[in-house]
Amino acid sequence: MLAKYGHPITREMPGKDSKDLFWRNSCGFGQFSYIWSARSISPGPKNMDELMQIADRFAIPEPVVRIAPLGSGLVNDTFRMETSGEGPDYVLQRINHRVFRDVDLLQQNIERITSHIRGKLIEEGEKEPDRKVVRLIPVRDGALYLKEGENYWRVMVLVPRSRTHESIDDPRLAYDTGVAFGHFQSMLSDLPEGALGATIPNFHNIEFRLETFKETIDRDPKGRLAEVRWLVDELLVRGKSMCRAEELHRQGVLPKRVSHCDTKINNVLFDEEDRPLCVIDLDTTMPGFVISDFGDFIRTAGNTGAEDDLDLDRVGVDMAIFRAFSQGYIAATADFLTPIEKELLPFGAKLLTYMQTVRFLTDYLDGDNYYKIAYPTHNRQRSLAQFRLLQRIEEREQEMADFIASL
Ligand code: GN1
Ligand code: MG
Repeated sequence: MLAKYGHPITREMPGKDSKDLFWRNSCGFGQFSYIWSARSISPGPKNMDELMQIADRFAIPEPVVRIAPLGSGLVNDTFRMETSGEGPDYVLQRINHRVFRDVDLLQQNIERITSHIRGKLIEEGEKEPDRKVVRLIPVRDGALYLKEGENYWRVMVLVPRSRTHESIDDPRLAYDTGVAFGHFQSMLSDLPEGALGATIPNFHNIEFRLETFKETIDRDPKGRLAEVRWLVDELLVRGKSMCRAEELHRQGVLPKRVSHCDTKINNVLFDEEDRPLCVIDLDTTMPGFVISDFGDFIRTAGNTGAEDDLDLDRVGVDMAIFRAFSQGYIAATADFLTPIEKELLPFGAKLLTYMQTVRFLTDYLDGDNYYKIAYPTHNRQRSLAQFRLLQRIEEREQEMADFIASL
């Protein structure tokens, strides 16, 4: 199946050093060629030798023979490092330190999360823990990351014989992924309070996102407000109702638990039989609402179109994926999910789609400082496609609620 994310657009932005060929290529993920992101931390390494030198600083037992771009993340820069011999390959990442401002806290969180999960897996009798949980490879001096000039780097084992999906249309995969994310939350549910810091404060706090949105609307720094005013109004009108989870939390009704906070379908690794192996991209795993994790999965895997689809008519909700994911997730979280959390799951799908629309549109109005973009109006297109998805979810809200209530 064709990757749902991305389409062949490689137009170049003014202002980017066109001689910087390696950098441009190194940002080309799949069909995408991300060419510009102001908060991206360029200039990065300009050639393979520089990357090889970075790789060499890490405690990788085998020699690295090849480094190539990997994945479709919108924030960090990710590479696959192939090694010679029998050992596994590795993932090298340049951490976007403008987004993750406390890299020390970020890496300590990940070490905490992965060692906790590894302990649980071993307790459960897991024979191949390295295929089920991310493992950080330290720098040769033992540190969890490398600071080189302005840049921060880290290395992880690339889970052997694994693959990702940018989209799915098989409900069986959705069910299994629901179990995987539920199991992930469940394994972390006994971490002591305060064990994890907030790597991005207020990350999934819609009240905070709306404040930033309104402040950006008032500034309108790029003069883009007029062309998207109708969408801004559509979003503002929904603002109060979207703050329901935060309100319920203040009333002591809705708890915060350790959540992944980036449960895109492409953050799960699958094995050769397409069974989920491992949840990856742990940068934002921190206390949050579990309905966020449920919602972000539906926003990505439950979308019949792409996150940034050019054809808005392709965007819609795949109810078979919704149902299967709900069944898997609810089965795996039965030991901790409260009735109010369960009831709010469809709201989570709406909230995360709304939040993503607000975040993309804020970035567009602000002049594209956060997400990598592949063409000048990319963030606008993303917000249009996410808004269309929001409307489709709203139409199905009752049906979703009835289904969840039946489980
Ligand atoms: C970013 O970089 P990536 O694809 O893992 C973002 C998520 C958004 C997502 C939208 C730290 O994730 O919150 O949902 O883009 N991560 C951060 O596709 O902002
Ligand atoms: Mg991510």
